[in-house]
Amino acid sequence: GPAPEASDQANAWLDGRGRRFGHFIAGQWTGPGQTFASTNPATGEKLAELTDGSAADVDAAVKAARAAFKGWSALSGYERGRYLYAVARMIQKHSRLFAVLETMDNGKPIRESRDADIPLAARHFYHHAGWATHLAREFPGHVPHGVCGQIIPWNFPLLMLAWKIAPALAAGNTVVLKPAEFTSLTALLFAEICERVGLPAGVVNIVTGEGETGAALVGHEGVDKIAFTGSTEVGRLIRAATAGSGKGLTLELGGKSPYLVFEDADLDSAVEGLVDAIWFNQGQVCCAGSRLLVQESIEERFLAKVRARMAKLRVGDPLDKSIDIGAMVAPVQVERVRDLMKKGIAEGAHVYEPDGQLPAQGCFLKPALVTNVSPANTLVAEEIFGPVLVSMSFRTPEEAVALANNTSYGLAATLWSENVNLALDIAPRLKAGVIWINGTNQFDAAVGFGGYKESGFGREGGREGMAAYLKPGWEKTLKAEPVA
Ligand code: TXE
Repeated sequence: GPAPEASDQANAWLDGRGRRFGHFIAGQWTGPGQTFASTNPATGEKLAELTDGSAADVDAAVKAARAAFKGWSALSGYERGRYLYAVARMIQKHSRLFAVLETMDNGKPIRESRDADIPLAARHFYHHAGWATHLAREFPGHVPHGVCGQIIPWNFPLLMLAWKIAPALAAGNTVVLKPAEFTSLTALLFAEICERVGLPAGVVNIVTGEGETGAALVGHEGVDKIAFTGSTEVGRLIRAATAGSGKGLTLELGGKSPYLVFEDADLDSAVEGLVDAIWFNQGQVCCAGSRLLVQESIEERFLAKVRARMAKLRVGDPLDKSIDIGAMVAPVQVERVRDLMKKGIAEGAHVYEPDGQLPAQGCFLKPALVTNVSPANTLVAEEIFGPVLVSMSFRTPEEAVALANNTSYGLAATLWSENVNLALDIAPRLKAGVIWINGTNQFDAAVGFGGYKESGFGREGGREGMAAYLKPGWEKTLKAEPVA
């Protein structure tokens, strides 16, 4: 069962802050203004009151970031790297608090926040601390953009913050970040860490709020580059809003990633991979392997294994270490998934869900396997962003490639086969930014992540991710490192 004290530390931190938060601007906490509630989706309990950032708040944050830019970008990469190392170490030092807070705020299993979200966030700062010292040599004739406006989603709150802030700071930019309205708490704890490591005031500014706050940031004249992760719909709005403005832009949007299983695959490993691909974080993952494509000759056998595995998945209290599937982030997302399911079923889909009761309250959904669908079925065509796997079959590798690419998205793809020639023939023909073979959900700060088509453009992580935070220029901002 759940450790009853698991949430004590997080509650103590929230109580210490009076559970009412302002923004973090110019190294100071503003008083709370007009607020909205942030709740724990597993219990419905209100965790905190967050300030709904106004245009004036955004303006103050952008001005603070602008004022800090000159000094920050004039530091040597070595000096900036030292701050990033200090941030990374602080995330590790407080990893338990971060993990519990993330799980209470988002609903994800504590095992995932503890073993994936928080360590990967620290890793991103370590990685980019290293980059800071290499920029003058690796990107000669490049300078930072200036002030970066960063808008992130609720599915990996601290990790998405790290993906945005670490490279921006390494390159010498300053930032205004708006976390998602459902999950701002770890961003606010992160602001405390910036204070503790003595990061110069204004280098990182956190403004909480909803879509309108994000739109104010996108539209602000003082912002030089926008980085957004979220829905394709909002991505389109942002692209239109920034067109012709001269602002840099990267978009990381939705997905409907194929998960191909060929007849010679190691089926048991492919099933375990599938659990990770679609039920990690309740399926609220942009690169979720949500479209299973399985070769016809093994379809029945493979689906029987999948159903048997689904029956063993435990859904419930995300603070319980033995839980596989926690709570969806908010009631609105539960409704969204249910509506899509209704539509898909009306169009002919069959749905398997394991027996067993869900917790009486909270945003819980059972894992679902959807079969008997054509490519036009809503559940096949649309991103569901929930614990719902759709399955279709193919006869030949040619058909597999055609089905896999039959989507308006292009973020990730996974394929399983013991035949290395087949795998290496298929992989480059899949139109996706990230391809995994005989494995899935492997993330590394050193590797660029991003998509094609309606999944957006630009890469985060690796050399390409670093390049996105620089532009050609000759202002003397990237100082050469002293030769050791
Ligand atoms: O996303 P939004 P929502 C998909 C997923 C999900 C659906 C809806 O399918 O079910 O989107 O989620 C901010 N200008 N993904 O509505 O609105 C918002 O405050 C500027 C996939 O929650 O895109 C939040 O900080 N910003 C995705 C962020 O955008 C605006 C992750 C994302 O929220 C804005 C999330 C505006 N006009 C959802 N409107 C992924 N790729 O991982 C909202 N925001």
